[in-house]
Amino acid sequence: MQILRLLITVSIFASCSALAMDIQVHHAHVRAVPPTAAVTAAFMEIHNTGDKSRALVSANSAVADAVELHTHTKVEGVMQMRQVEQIDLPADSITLLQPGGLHIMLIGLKKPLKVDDKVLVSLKLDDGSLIELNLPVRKLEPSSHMKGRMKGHIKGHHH
Ligand SMILES: [Cu+2]
Repeated sequence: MQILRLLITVSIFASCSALAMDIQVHHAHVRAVPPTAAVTAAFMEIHNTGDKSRALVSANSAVADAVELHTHTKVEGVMQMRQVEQIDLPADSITLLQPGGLHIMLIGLKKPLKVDDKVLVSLKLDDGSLIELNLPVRKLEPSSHMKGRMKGHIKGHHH
């Protein structure tokens, strides 16, 4: 585990010089759920400020048995979650991971997550680079996205 951690850290430093200017994560958080809940989701804004399209191909976290990339689609009039192969990050755009849309699903929580706990999540991009995030656990509020915007870039930035 120590070695894995070291490798992740090293690759982040490597990606910071090459990539960090292009991919930035803002307003990232994990949704607080009741202690009995086995699943939750992570939401964020991913800014690709570069001129190359990228994709988020996987995510990982030690707090859950499995981490999947999900979206919502309407099936016979009902919104359902569906796993996706990757989340595209088009050049020069902001991709929103938000309730009712794209999100990172944490499945099989190994311990309850309390509000203000920090959850390490690493994102893997299509070029192999990793972005490690330390996400706060937050209660979901209807206007959380706008509030997050007002508060600026506080938590979850990968620096
Ligand atoms: Cu989901």
